[in-house]
Amino acid sequence: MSFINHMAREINCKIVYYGPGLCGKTTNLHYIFENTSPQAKGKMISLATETDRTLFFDFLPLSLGEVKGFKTRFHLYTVPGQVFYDASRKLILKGADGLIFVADSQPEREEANLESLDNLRANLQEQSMSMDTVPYVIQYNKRDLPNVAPVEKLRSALNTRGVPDFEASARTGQGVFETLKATSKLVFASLKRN
Ligand SMILES: Nc1nc2c(ncn2[C@@H]2O[C@H](COP(=O)(O)OP(=O)(O)O)[C@@H](O)[C@H]2O)c(=O)[nH]1
Ligand SMILES: [Mg+2]
Repeated sequence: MSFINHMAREINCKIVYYGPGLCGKTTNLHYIFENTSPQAKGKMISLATETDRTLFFDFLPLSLGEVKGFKTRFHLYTVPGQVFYDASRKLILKGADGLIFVADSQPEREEANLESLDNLRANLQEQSMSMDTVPYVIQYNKRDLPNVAPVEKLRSALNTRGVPDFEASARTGQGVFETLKATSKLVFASLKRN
């Protein structure tokens, strides 16, 4: 549901980082914020955070260059991961042009990843959206930690549809921009189609 402003020659897209609590969604946004030139980014906003955990969302507007003479603005959002914030998650998903599912690579988070993915699927369906149609990318985060699950294992559990997926460490920045770029590419491709 990208918003195209023909007068200002701007395309506005919404990208949502989804995933279980503490998988590294906010850390992704912080890394992007810190490694983007001042003129290309707006203010990063974290709403109602308490002891460092997002209660509603994080928001970061970004300019990602031009497409056919149109300035492209990306609005990055994260969702709260905790079970009881499902209403917020639904709200934030509304009108998403692209989705990034951030998985936590730690073996003990296997169940949390699957639950979050199921929750994403259900929430999309409720809004007549689907992973088959919305541009969608997976990130296996925290690869810098020792004893992470093998990528093949994560992939077979979480990426049954074979979408683009990336190993990352939001803490070091490895894979962070690759994930975002792949998503924006899919978003542009879908904009062209529609
Ligand atoms: N080692 C490591 N820790 C990470 C990584 N990404 C996030 N974390 C840590 O995991 C915790 C939760 O991260 P946060 O971004 O707040 O998770 P969110 O709930 O998904 O927003 C924080 O302590 C982060 O520093 C990563 O790639 N590697
Ligand atoms: Mg967060």
